Amino acid sequence: MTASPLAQLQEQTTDLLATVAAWQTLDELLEGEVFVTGKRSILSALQKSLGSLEPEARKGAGAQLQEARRSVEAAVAQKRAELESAARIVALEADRLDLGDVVSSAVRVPYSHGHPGIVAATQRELEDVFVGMGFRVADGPEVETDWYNFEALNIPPAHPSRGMWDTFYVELGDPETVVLRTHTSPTQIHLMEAAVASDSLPIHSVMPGRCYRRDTPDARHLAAFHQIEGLVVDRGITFADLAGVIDTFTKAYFGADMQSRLRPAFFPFTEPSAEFEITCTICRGEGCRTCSHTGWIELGGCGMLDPAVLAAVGIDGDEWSGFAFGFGIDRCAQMRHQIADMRALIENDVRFLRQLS
Ligand code: FA5
Repeated sequence: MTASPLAQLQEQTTDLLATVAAWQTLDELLEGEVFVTGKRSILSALQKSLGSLEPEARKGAGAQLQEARRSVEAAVAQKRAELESAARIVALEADRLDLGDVVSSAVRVPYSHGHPGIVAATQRELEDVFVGMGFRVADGPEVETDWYNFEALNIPPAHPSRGMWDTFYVELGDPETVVLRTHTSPTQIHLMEAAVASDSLPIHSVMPGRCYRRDTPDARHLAAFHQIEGLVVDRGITFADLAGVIDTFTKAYFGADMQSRLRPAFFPFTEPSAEFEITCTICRGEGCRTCSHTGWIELGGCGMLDPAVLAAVGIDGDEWSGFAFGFGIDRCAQMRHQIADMRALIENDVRFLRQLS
C-alpha cells in the first residue's frame, strides 16, 4: 500500500504559514505568493497527486487539502492587508508638507529689525548738534490758526507774500481761519508768548516738526516735509551771532570742509533776511539736476527778528533783539546722504531703506 501524499500536510502547512508570517514587504509577498498558494506551490503539487488515490481516499484527502489551502490563503490575505496599510502610512509620511520646513529651509526669509526712518534720524542728529551749541528743543502744533501761521509773523491777510506758502486750509474764516502750518515759524510766536507770560526771556531754542504745502513733489520738494526752526531772543544779539550759529552748524553737521553762504532774501518776519545755502553734495558744486545746475542747495531762510513780530507778542524791541532761522530737515537728510531725489524718502522702497539702515 502506497503512503498518502498528504502524510506530511500538517508540517507543510505550518511551514507555509511561517513563510507567510516572515514576509516584511509587499514585494516579498508578490514574489513568494506563487510558491505558497500559486501554481508552483506544494499545495498545487499535492492537489495533482490526489489523482493517484482510490476514490474513497481521494475524497477525504481532498477535504484536508482544501482546509490547508484555506488557512494558507487566509494568512496571505491578512498579510497583504497588513503590508498595504504599512506602505500607505510610509507614503503619507513621505508626502507630508511641513510648512515650517518650507519657510525655514526653502524660502529662508531673513529676519530684519526695524530702524528709525532717515528723516527721524536726521531730526535727532540736528537736535543733538543744536543742543551741543546751547539750544533747547521745543515743539508746536501742526494745525495752526491764520494768526500764528501768518498774521503774527507780519503777514497780514491778502498780503502778496502769502503766495510764498501754498497753503492747505482746514477751515476758512468764521470765527478763525485754520491751516496746516506751512512752516515751523509759528512756533516762534508760541515760544515768545510763553516766555513773556512766564517772564522767562531770554530764549535759545530749536523747534523741529512737520509742515505742509501744496507743493508739487519733485527732486527737492514734498507736500509734507519737515523743518527745524531756530529762535534766539536776548540782549545785544546781532547778525554776526546769526551768521556764526549757521556756520558752526554747517561745519558740525556736514563737515569742516563744507561751504555755506548767506544770500540776501526777503521774509516778512525778519529784517534783514537771508537764504542759507550749502554746496550741493550730489555734484560737489559741479551742477546737477538736484541743484538745478547751480552747484548750491538752499537749506533754509534766516534773519534778524522784525520789530513788528516782537511787538505782536509784547516784547520790548529796545531791550531785546534776536534772530530766527528755519531749515528743511528732509533737505538736510538729502544732502547728508546724497539722495538725488527727495521723493525716495517717502516711496518706502525697502532696497533704498536698507541702504540707509
Ligand atoms: C520758510 O519756511 C521760513 N519760515 C524760514 C525762515 C525761518 C526764515 C525763520 C526766516 C526766519 P522757506 O519757504 O524758504 O522758508 O523754507 C525753508 C526751507 O524749508 C527750504 O529752504 C527747504 O529746505 C525747506 N522746504 C520748503 N518747502 C519744502 C518742500 N515742499 N519740501 C521739502 N522741503 C521744503
